[in-house]
Amino acid sequence: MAVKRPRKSEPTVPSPAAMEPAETTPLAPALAPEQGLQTGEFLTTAQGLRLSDTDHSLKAGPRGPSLLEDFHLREKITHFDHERIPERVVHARGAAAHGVFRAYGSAASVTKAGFLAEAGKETPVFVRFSTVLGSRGSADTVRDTRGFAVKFYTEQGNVDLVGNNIPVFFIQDGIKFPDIIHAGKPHPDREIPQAQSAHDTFWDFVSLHTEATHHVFWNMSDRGIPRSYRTMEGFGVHTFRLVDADGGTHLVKFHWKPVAGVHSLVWEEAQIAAGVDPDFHRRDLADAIDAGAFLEYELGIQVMPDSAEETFEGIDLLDPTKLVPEELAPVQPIGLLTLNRNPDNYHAEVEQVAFHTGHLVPGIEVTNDPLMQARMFSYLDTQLTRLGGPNFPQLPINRPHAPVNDNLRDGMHQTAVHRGIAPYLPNSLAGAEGPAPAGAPEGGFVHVPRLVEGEKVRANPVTFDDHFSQPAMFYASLSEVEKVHLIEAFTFELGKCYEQTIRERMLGVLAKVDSGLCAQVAAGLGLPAPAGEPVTGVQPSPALSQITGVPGPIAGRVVGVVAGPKADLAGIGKLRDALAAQGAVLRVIASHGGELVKGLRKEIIERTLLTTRSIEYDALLIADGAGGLADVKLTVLLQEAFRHAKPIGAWGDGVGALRTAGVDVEAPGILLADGMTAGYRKQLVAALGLHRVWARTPQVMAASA
Ligand code: HDD
Repeated sequence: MAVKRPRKSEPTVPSPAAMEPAETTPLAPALAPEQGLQTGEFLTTAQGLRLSDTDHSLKAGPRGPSLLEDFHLREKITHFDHERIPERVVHARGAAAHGVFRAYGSAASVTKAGFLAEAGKETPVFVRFSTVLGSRGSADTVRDTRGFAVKFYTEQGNVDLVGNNIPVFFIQDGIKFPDIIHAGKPHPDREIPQAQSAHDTFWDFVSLHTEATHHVFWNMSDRGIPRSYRTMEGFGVHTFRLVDADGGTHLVKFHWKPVAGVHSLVWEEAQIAAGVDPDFHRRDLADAIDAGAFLEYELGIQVMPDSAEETFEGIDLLDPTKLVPEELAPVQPIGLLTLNRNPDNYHAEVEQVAFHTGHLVPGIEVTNDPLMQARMFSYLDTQLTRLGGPNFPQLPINRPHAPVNDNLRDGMHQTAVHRGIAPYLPNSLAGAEGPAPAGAPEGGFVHVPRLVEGEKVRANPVTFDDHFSQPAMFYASLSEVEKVHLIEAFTFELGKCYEQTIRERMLGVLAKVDSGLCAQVAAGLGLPAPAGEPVTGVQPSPALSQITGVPGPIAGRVVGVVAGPKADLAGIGKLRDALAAQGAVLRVIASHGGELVKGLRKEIIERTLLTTRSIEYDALLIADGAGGLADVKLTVLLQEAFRHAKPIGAWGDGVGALRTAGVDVEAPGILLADGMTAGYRKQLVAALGLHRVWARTPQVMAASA
């Protein structure tokens, strides 16, 4: 090492900084993005300082004022004060799960998007379900549309299918979105009512704005109150344009078909659940996944030929208030979605996930549907406010699994430590990659060239003017029970309006759809039914009814067994095994907590008559050994289940307890047996598979008339 001669002005003893670095001196470490995560043995401040006390603020004596210098108090409270971010302007209430999508390979003929087209290809997904109108803390079971938003983390970048459980929408042009949402949200003066459409401003708007009629019919049907996310259909709503490997294009509608079938709550059940368990749907989702009863949906597509007119069988495919009946274009299954993992942190994942209809990969494009076009702007824009700036794609839940090389830099909440000096193109300094060549198999996104021409206008195609034929088709396709539910829902909601003119105007709309329906709602409201000219020549679409009469899978269903002190624990055990084999759950209900013991057998009591309500069960049974079991809470439990058309049963002396509770044991769907036999278990599983005993409806209606 060369010896340095000190200059006059330099100190004779060199400072450590002035010395030449020893070969072993470590380089300053690069910033690692994972620094600052929750590690270490002791509680610290955000700066990593170990704390000795977090329960007392720093005070001038035990009885004195707190001191401004208490940096720990200030940091703790300041961070807490800023823990919430703005809730979503719509779809604020939601729950989500991780999962995987496996493609069947059947979509290869219509799209080159690998995650949809390649047989066996598995893609991680995150799915968020939501209600639309309510705030973050509102109840799950309100009558509303449900969001069904799916993020696919594909190898080519993220794709979001931001759909709903209803295949049509209230408006044909996104410019009216603020209008429908302002009308549906609580009144701006008192912020009442929360999370529902049963109020004047909603019905004022939809009665004046008849293109909403079709969506409103779906909301008033059983679709507005799903039993669970597991039993809910999903729809992409708009028509998409899929592009195949040869550049051919196809007009397509996406459907999610729940493997467990489509089932709903009944209205009274939904209302009880909103009070007793506002988390009804999100609890069911989380509990089912924890129990290994994963949720499954098939993704299907309706494929229509692409044409200059963009119509199919007279239906304008750009009109989001219209669906294509499955009888005209069958839904072809293209893959299976399985939800199998709960989020670890609600805020980090469910609250911060950001969906956008513009998250696409080659092979999927949007159409000129004017509702879709507005969404292409809104979703990116809203995240800037909600997630505090343009760097939300860096949040772990939003991060693509594909490599990102975007030249986007800086901004609020930048967490990446970008290296290099040339975040621009073209450049000669970084050797950076430019855009991927178009046309290559792994090439960049190229919008399919389509001729766009026309005069600048604020107008819709004339085909958009038909607002009534599809609501009429929907109504005509429902079973009698579903029609009754829909009539009751219209009557309930309009009955909650204060303004008589709004009710009358809405009856005028109903008269244009179906005069029988209009007359029944009018009778319920005590108003004259207006004369209308309802649509004629409507062809029903049987696929629109959710009551099939064919037993479906029972995975996720819950059977409550009421057990007295001498209950047949062996019978309960056999039933539990039979249900568990099909993914269903048995819960023991007794008059007290703890355990039931009989010989070597033991059953844990999961619910007591005090802590449970009928809404928790898809069927209720009373076990043999009920003795003199009688309790007004048991009567309420069974009477509710009876009214809600659920299978009810008893074996052995449980039948007597059913009678004591006032249950008509001759009514449809009351399953009685001497003992817990294999045949009885089979009967019960079949009844559960049908979900409800609709044959009981006339008896229930007669009792409530
Ligand atoms: Fe939307 C959220 C579905 C029309 C603007 N929308 C949002 C979510 C779903 C939908 C499921 C919740 C996503 C999540 O879980 O984070 N929206 C739809 C469907 C529509 C629709 C199926 C019609 C077919 N939406 C629509 C229009 C606009 C928006 C016409 C505006 C022009 N939607 C939004 C939004 C939200 C949103 C303001 C609120 C929070 C968010 O985006 O991230 O941008």
